[in-house]
Amino acid sequence: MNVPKIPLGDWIDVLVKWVTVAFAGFFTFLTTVIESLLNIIVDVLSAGPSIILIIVLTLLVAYTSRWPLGIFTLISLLLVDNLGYWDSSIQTIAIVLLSGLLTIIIGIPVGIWCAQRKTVHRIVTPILDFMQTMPAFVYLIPSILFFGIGVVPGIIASFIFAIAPTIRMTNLGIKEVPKDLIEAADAFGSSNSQKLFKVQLPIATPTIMAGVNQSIMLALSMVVTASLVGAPGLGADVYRAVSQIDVGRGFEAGLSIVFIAVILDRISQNLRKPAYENIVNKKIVFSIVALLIIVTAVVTGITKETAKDKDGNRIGAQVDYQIIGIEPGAGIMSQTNKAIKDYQLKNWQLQEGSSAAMAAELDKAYQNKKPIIVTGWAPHWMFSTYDLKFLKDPKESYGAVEDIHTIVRKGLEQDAPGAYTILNQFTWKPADMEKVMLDIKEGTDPAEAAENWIKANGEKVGQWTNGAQAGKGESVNLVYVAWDTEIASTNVIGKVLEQNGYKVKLSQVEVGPMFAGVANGSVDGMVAAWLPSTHKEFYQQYKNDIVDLGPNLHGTKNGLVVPEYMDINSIEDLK
Ligand code: PBE
Repeated sequence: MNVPKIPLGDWIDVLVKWVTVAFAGFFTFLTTVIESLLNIIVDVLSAGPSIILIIVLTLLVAYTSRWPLGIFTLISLLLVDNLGYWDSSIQTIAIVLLSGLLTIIIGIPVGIWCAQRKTVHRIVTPILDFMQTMPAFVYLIPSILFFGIGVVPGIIASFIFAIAPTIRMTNLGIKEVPKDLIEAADAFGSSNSQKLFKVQLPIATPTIMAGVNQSIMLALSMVVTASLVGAPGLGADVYRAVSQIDVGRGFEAGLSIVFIAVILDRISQNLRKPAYENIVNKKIVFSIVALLIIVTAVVTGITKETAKDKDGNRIGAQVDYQIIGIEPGAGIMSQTNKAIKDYQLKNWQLQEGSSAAMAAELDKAYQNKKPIIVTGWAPHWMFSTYDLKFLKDPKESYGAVEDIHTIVRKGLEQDAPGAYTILNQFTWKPADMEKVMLDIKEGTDPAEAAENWIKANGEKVGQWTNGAQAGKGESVNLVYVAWDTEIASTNVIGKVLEQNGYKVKLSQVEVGPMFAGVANGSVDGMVAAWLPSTHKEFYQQYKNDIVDLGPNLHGTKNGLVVPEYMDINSIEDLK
């Protein structure tokens, strides 16, 4: 039977596009609110030297959960500070606290409503099931479109992922209040709200708090995912370590997450019945903490305002001193950090994320003629889609024009001589690559775009396959990173190998694993090594364990890219 595919994905695309435009004002408002709240939390947490917060947290944990745990907190936080993850930890704690706060503000009322109305409960339950089982990654996609990249889409995605337990447990807690108590309350003629606040909620509190505790833990489990769209903190450290295969740093950052999890878990679990409640009254302790927070918030707020007045840099202020970056492991990211140092761009920050998120952000800014600075490279479809320019780089932080090399594993020449020959003879021009990229950008499936290009360029492809033995179905596994350039090249060469009798598998990975995979022979090769400068470090590290087949393309360029309508021309103008 030939039933056409239901265009579910297309419908969602259209819906999301419509929502993006229709609610643009609302999203901007929400972004501003969430960002300001987060800034306040971060400012308060990082107001004094780290030791002050460490002591406050130690005392708080000791008070709620006994002194051994207090000692654990002290030692673990000192260790986190010593290892150099303090600032990241503050970011992470702030993100988790804010997501937690949002789940409480929204989750508890919804939970109460569910407990009171059967219909609401019936509608909300399947929605919660859906929210919890849909892979959290999926929320990131519309979140980027609605809220741009940065911390806000991360917080929203964490919030959606984490809110369910608070709603469910609030509902459960209230429903579990013994019937006779309700009857008694009714008998005394109490109103609904009296019943709720004087009977149901107090009795349900332990259950509700258990839900809140779970929500906080779920939010914490989202930090690495959130870093994919640019949320800073320990999650970003872990993600960076993965993409550079830095086991040591990954472990350190992971350990810091574990410590913070334990601390947040114990505080939120025992908040209601602190261990030393009989020694110091709970109300006194919490009032002191609240006062401390308010005073710090006000003081830091005032100092920040005065600092802002002195801001003379127009461009910097316009783009919030942010450069929109891509995957943390990419060479262009270290080059940009170098540029920030070379040109002494104090205050400027390089936002980590992904190539796709960067492109989405650029598109959004461009449509609205807003200023934006991104890390960009050529060849790239964005130069034919938008009017863009590279900022001049007189200090050459981004190196000169480069080549892209093909690199294969040792032993491929013996195991699959035909594939080796084709990979060795593969070379094309930036214009070729750009054509494939543009086709993909316009919605063609990458494999199909590759096929289209191959069909139109038989002569060129003939030179690559010239003299190559046909394969007998041997498998060839190519790795690549999801940069637009490499999606194009890898699909093209993959198709050519396939057409010559090989069973080709393309695996998308991060930069570090791409090099490591070829070096340890677990994959056969890649066509994505930007040399001599962009991937210098990876090349140096693995050069003895790989076979470098030389350039497959000449004439690439990395740098900072801005829309033509922006009134700057050189990286020096950012100062
Ligand atoms: N790029 C595209 C990569 C290499 C290919 C410039 C984003 C990088 O910076 O590592």
